[in-house]
Amino acid sequence: MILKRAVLAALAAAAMFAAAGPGAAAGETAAAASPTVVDIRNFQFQPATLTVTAGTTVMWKNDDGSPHSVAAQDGSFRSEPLDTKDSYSFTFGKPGTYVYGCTFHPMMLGKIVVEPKGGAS
Ligand SMILES: [Cu+2]
Repeated sequence: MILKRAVLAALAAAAMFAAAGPGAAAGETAAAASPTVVDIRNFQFQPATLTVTAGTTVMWKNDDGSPHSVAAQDGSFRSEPLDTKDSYSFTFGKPGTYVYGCTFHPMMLGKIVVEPKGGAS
């Protein structure tokens, strides 16, 4: 009887440690998450305007139930049709403002603002 209680107490302590560890780590990961992913959801690019520095790779991820695409108005990048959970990445080497849309839904528009490396001088 006494031995059984001791085992239960040890198990409870182990469970508390296990709960504290991964919880703290997950919090750090969320805070450090880089905003270079554009989520495609509810027929919108989120965020609609994303500012990055030159050399950054932006990844679009289709989290919507319908196919979408990503196509720059100046033709500098263009994805294949993206089905649900598909993604497309493009690395922005040149500073500038890139307006893009979805070829299937002309009302879907987004913008990537690429700033020079090293900041303004
Ligand atoms: Cu679309």
